[in-house]
Amino acid sequence: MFTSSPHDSVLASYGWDGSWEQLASTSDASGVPGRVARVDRGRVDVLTADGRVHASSRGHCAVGDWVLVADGAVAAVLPRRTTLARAATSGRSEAQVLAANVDTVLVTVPAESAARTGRVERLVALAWESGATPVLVVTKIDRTDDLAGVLSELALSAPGVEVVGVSAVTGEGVEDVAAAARGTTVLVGPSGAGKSTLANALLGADVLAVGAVRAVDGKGRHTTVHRELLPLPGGGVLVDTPGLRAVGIRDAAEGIERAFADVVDLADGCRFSDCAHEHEPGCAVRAAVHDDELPERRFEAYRKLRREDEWAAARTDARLASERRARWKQVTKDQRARYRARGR
Ligand SMILES: Nc1nc2c(ncn2[C@@H]2O[C@H](COP(=O)(O)OP(=O)(O)O)[C@@H](O)[C@H]2O)c(=O)[nH]1
Ligand SMILES: [Mg+2]
Ligand SMILES: [Zn+2]
Repeated sequence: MFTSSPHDSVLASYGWDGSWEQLASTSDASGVPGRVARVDRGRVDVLTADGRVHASSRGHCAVGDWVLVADGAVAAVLPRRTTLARAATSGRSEAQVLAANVDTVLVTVPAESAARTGRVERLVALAWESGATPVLVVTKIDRTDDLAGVLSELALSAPGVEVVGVSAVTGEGVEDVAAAARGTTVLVGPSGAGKSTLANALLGADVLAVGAVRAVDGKGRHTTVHRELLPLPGGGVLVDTPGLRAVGIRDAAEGIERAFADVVDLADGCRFSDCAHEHEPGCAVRAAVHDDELPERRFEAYRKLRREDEWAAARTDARLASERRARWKQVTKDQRARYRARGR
């Protein structure tokens, strides 16, 4: 149940539609519907038809979630359509949700570091895995003399992904990025890539703080601290994120396959259907690397992500198994205690 007018245009501008309405009306909880714009330990900012409200939450919602708010608290989180998540940093088995219900992921890469595409491939895989559509955004194109070269190099790193170039300084490409930013759009990429600057250009206002680049190493300072969801003037919403230094990948086999569709295609020609492209005879992937049809760097990037994904999965399995063992230990302990009590 929810208590606002069903066809609210304010909510619609945040992405509310008939199927969210359906989910809200069949939810066990009742409350005012809204979209999470910001999450702070135990507290969230929610955009509702009546404006921004603060609500307490028990840490189960992310930026982009649709929630029902009642009595100053999040009463329900509506089931997510998509989840952009990265593997959690050390010691935790759950993933860190970067944003929920994302349609488009703008993967930013500054023109001057476009040659180092490893991070791009990782973020593209993460985006595909989330269920959203990645778009490669080459930023700071005013800093390169060889835009065509940069764009074609990047296109090879992301087959089937739209690539757009943009300069927030000259304004070139901003319209293209705006057109590519469909629905709920998240900006990801390294710190200093120009995400907040681009977000401001898309928003048509200086909403987000932009970091000064240190002259020595050209790296931006970490100015964006929070993920924040902001309505775009042309419809849709934008989420700016802090630079992601380490983006772990886990449970992303599908995303990886999609990000490396060219490698997967080649693998069809391997003699063995379960070829690991290591030392198997008749490996079409290694043959393609040998014949310079597949860049060695890209093959290595593929293997690295695959290994990381499998290693993380194994680690999760081990953690779950040990959690299970701990639970059973408790069960048998309880059981023994009951036997003893009965014997008394
Ligand atoms: N030359 C140039 N500099 C840019 C461009 N976009 C951003 N910058 C600069 O890059 C630095 C980092 O920008 P920022 O938006 O904070 O990056 P973020 O960390 O990805 O959010 C700032 O000094 C910006 O002024 C651009 O298109 N061209
Ligand atoms: Mg920023
Ligand atoms: Zn093979």
